[in-house]
Formats: sequence, C-alpha cells, structure tokens
Amino acid sequence: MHVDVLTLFPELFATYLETSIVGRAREADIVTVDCVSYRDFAQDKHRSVDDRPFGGGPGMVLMCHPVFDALHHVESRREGEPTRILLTPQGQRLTQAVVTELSARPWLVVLCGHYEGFDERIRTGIDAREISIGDYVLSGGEPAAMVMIDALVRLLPGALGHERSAAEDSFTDGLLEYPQYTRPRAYRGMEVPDVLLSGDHGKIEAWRREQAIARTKHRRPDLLNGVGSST
Ligand code: 9D3
Repeated sequence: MHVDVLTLFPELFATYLETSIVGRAREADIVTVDCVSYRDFAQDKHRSVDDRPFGGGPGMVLMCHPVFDALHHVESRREGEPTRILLTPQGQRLTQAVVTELSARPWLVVLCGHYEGFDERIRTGIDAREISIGDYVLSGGEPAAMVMIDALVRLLPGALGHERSAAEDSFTDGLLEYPQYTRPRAYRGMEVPDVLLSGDHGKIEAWRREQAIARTKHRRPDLLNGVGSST
C-alpha cells in the first residue's frame, strides 16, 4: 500500500512513522508513506495556505489553490486510481469495518485540514471520502491521519510479524480483550488466576472467552448485537 498525506505539518509525522509496527512495516516495504506540505504549493511570496472566511467569523480556512495543486502533484507521480480521504469532523466515523475496507486499497491520498476547515470547494470539487475519527474537536487532521494509518497498517499482510494475527484483535471478533498477565505470579498480594498456570489449553481458552464476553457485556453492551455470540 502507498499513502500520500497532504498536510500543513509534515514534520509531525516523522517520529511516528519511524516507530513500532508502522516503522517496521515501512522498513519491510509493506507500506510506503509520503508526507507533502500544502505550503510547497502556495501561490504568493508569503506562501499563504489559508485565509479569513468570506462573510466573517472566527479562524482561518484552507485555500483551494495549494490544496488542489498538492493533490494534483501527488496524483500525477504514480499510475492508478487513488482513494481520496478528506479528514473532517463531519465525516463518516472511522470504525474497524471502514479500516478493513480501506486496507484493501493499493493507494490512499489523505488530506488533512487545519484551522476551521477546508474551503467548501475542496469538499465538493474532489471526489473524496470524508472521515472523522470521533466526536471530539482536534486542532487539525494530522492526529486523525496517524490514527487511520496505524489502524490500516496493522491489517496489511506481514505487518504484525508472525507472533500475532490481526484476526485475534479486539473489535475483529467483536469482543473486548480478555485479562492478560505476565511474571511475577504474585505482585503485592495480587495473584495470577490459577487457570492460566494450569497448562490446560482448552480450559484457558474457555476462561478467556468467558472473561471477554463478561467484560464486553459490562463495558460495551453495544458491541454484543449478534457478534461474539457464537458460543
Ligand atoms: C466550529 C466548528 N468546528 C467543527 C467542530 C470547526 C473545526 C474545528 C476543528 C473544524 C476543523 C477542526 C479540525 N479537526 C479536524 O481536522 C479533524 C477531526 C476532528 O476534529 N475530530 C475528529 N476527527 C477529525 S478528522 C479531522
């Protein structure tokens, strides 16, 4: 998969993209990511990318010109059809189902907004899917882009190595995670459940599933509509 990220702050992505699962996936060429600055496509000598809203009101609005030019730049340097994603607070909510769908696309172009948002002609003039990561206000789309890339990369074949499959992850089978423990067996009087030390893998699996279901019922009953009810 290739991802182009269009942003006012490409430098925000550097350490994130070098670290952990995403960093490893990039080293293994499972994913490539290019961050491109709208600023490089500004028109005037001040390199403006935003301006005050027509009609008045607070904040600044991302201008058409640098955004359309940056988009044209990244899209003309490779073959094929990209899937365009506009990150906005009024987009479709990012869920694991949306992530799964997007993970099958070979090429994503992700547009981050900042300030009070994009000029409306960007929304209407480019055929993009609008996505939000949740109902809270961010200062810009950059953290949302990192969230989306992180969730996507985990689903790419080989990204998690051999130790664990994405299919085991929470939200994939619709249940929350079961409780996990590591050494020591007792810490400040708190003991690891005996079943996990029993060596009986059938019993351990049954216990984990029962714990996951109980936890999901208690904390996220909304997740239990049909999924995870096969046992
Ligand atoms: C006054 C209306 N505001 C919308 C709630 C304006 C506004 C605030 C913050 C417009 C854009 C932003 C910046 N946010 C994003 O670019 C963003 C976002 C978010 O704020 N929450 C959840 N998902 C996303 S994706 C991009």
